[in-house]
Amino acid sequence: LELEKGLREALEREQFEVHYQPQLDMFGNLIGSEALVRWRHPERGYIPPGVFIPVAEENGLINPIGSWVLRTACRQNRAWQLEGRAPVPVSVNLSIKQFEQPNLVEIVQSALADSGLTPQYLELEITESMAMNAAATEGTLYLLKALGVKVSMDDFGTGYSSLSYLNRFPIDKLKIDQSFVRDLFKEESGASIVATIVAMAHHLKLSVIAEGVETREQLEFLREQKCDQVQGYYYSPPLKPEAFSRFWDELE
Ligand code: G
Ligand code: G
Ligand code: MN
Ligand code: NA
Repeated sequence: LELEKGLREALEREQFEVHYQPQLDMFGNLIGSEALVRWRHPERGYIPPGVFIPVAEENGLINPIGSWVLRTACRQNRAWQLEGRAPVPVSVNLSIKQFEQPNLVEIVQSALADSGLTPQYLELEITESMAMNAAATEGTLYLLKALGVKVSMDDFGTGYSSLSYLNRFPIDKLKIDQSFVRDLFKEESGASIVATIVAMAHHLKLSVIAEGVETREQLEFLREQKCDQVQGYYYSPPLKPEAFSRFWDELE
């Protein structure tokens, strides 16, 4: 209850921040970022999204928070472009509540228009459970795709879902869940699972990014498997915009 009241104030008092985690190709070039919301509570410090997002989903505040994240991420990405940096997409997580908003397409459209960001530089992340459970997944996804934005399947392989959605839904990219990367060399079948997801993505003409890459060994394995992209602590945690800019500068 206290958290709920705090969330309302947080929106009004601008206590949310968006951090950005670099995404790299297998040559180590920066090819995008994932926007991750943080709540900087005046007394309690950073409260992680895993704590407050479920509450915000319960009380409906996820919609205004999510719209704010979307607008902020589009604006930040456009600002990087205006600095003269190579344009790369920013990836934004959607909650099922946002995905089910009847005016989601308009919200996305206005975030793009207000920021001046071209749709191809926005990627929306949905999860398998959202794809399977949302009221009108297919129609919504096609409308979003018609805007020109990209759609990726987050936490791939962990949802309770059937693979048939891969044929039905217009998805551009699979994000291999970090649990598979973590277990790569720990579980007997770890390497087979990751290799199979990468191969399947490519057979389906999807690109594939591995999340939670922390070690050189994991990176090397993913390279051998021809995984397209990686994100994870090996390169960088999520960063504030200024730190992200510095990370980018150091790569170039
Ligand atoms: O680093 P991390 O603690 O940011 O994220 C924890 C979880 O919170 C992840 O599952 C991530 O997808 C989710 N998350 C982070 N930012 C957002 C956001 O802006 N919107 C939604 N819906 N989920 C987010
Ligand atoms: O569910 P989603 O994939 O959106 O969540 C991304 C989450 O993973 C964020 O909480 C982010 O901070 C976290 N994360 C990003 N890179 C790593 C990593 O290399 N290791 C671990 N353990 N977590 C990571
Ligand atoms: Mn994500
Ligand atoms: Na994920």
